[in-house]
Amino acid sequence: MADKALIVIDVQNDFCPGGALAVSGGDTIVPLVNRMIADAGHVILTQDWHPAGHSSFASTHAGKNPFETVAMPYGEQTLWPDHCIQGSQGAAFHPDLEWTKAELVIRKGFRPSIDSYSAFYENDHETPTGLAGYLRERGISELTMVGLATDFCVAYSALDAVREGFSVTVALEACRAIDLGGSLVAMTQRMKEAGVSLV
Ligand code: VGL
Ligand code: ZN
Repeated sequence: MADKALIVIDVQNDFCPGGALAVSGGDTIVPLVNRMIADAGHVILTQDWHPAGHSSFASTHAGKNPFETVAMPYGEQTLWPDHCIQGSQGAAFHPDLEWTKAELVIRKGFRPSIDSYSAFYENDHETPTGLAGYLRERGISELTMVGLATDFCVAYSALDAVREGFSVTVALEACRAIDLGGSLVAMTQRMKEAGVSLV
């Protein structure tokens, strides 16, 4: 029997109001996410987890401001305010998130020179996090994704999951977006085209 998992993406203080890279309404999804966690067979969390001075931080690049882009060896990278620094309060899960049931917490973005939006691959789209192998080894093939942000970490995780052969649903009601330069519309379209079920 195909097993299912709920993947809760980056519900961390820095992506909630008051945080370094606050997503509008990011905290409002927590009660719904908690209900979904309670109902889920298996729960996996992701945690954005950057070292200080990470290459995705605008502050690391002289003369660059947050939300500008820079050319990296692996392609164009959006620059962000310093966020989710390993061990900081900003990197911690939202205090109301019921995370104790999680069977795995997968951390991403810990390599200084490469960012990772997706729970499956770093932004070069070829360095794996190990999540696909973990899920396959456990016989989990159906994934529901929720969390922050819809148009970055959730979307890239969903696209990679489809590419890896998983059946993927994104529960939009339990996600919130950054929406940078039309990214929400663009990534929603890409998810639809890829066969992600958006509900
Ligand atoms: C994210 C930008 C930078 C996300 C993480 O969780 O969507 N976005 N790091
Ligand atoms: Zn990040």
